[in-house]
Amino acid sequence: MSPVDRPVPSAASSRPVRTGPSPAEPTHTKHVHTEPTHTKECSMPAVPAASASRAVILDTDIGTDVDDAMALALLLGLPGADLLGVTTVYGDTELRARLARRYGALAARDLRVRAGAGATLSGREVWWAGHEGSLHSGLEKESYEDGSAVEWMVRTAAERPGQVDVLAIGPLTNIALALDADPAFAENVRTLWVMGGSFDGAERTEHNFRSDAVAAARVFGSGIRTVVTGLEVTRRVRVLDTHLRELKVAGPLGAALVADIDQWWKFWDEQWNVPHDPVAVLSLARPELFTLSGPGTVRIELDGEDAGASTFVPDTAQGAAQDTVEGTGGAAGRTRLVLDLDAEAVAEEIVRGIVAAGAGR
Ligand SMILES: [Ca+2]
Repeated sequence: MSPVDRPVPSAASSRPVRTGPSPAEPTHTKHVHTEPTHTKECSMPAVPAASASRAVILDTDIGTDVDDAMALALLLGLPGADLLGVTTVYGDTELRARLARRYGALAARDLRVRAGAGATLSGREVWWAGHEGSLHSGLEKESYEDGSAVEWMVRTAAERPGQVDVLAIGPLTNIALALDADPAFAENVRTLWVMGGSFDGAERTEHNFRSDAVAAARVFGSGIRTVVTGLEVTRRVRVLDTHLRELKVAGPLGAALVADIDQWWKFWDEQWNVPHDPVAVLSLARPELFTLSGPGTVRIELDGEDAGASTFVPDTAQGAAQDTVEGTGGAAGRTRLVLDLDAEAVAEEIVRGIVAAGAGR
């Protein structure tokens, strides 16, 4: 059975949805909607253009799927990214914080890390693979900052209004709590970059949104400027053995990462994985490799077996609000979807960035 044919788990105890085309599957060309897509040349005022250096906060559930560690390593190797700090979310966030610190140390970086919310706002049970951090000895010696991750995120954005990007590559619990703590957070953040959702109907739900549908709905209802990279985009990119051969020689960082990737492959009994989170990192850092939709609204299903299911509602040509449903994405026009990407170039950039981080650049 190919990965895409696997039944979608619905119980909280089941595995996250494994996504990705089989090697023989043709490249996806399906778009999310029929609205003409913005070209890279279009002016998109809601999303600031890339600049030489971007101040970034990474909010991550590092430790379960290996792609969070890859995303962190990639961020450390991108010359235009100034990583202000890392906040962890979902489940044992203290373990995740220690793991983020360890990955920073492997890249010779002294990262600011704070542990965030472990429990979901939806009350959904946390899915825990069991291998989180297992290949990293002495993690208990890794220290991170005391204090609230959410408070730090809110304060950091408030100190530099309009200058800080937030990359959210786990369930959106911390981001929702930040919006609750300070309504100005939505305006203070330059752009929120999210890996999450499934927008082409191929998957009913995606892990990050499904894991905390209440948080996702709150975030998309807040009006915060957001760019979302969904499964239909990320699964077009694959990490293969050829990539691992390059990463393996990228210093202690590369060696540790390859070990974690290998563990993840064994977990799924596969010889590849999808770098969901690194793709979202590059949507921020290498916008020329991506095509975004026009502005619209993401709606989140809150109840039933489809809790966390996501729908994108594009604005009309006149820019009128299309969604007024309270609590499920009421603030229209502030979200853009990634519609297309240069998959080969993205895969190369992911490897190149991680290799650079491993070399201390
Ligand atoms: Ca993640």
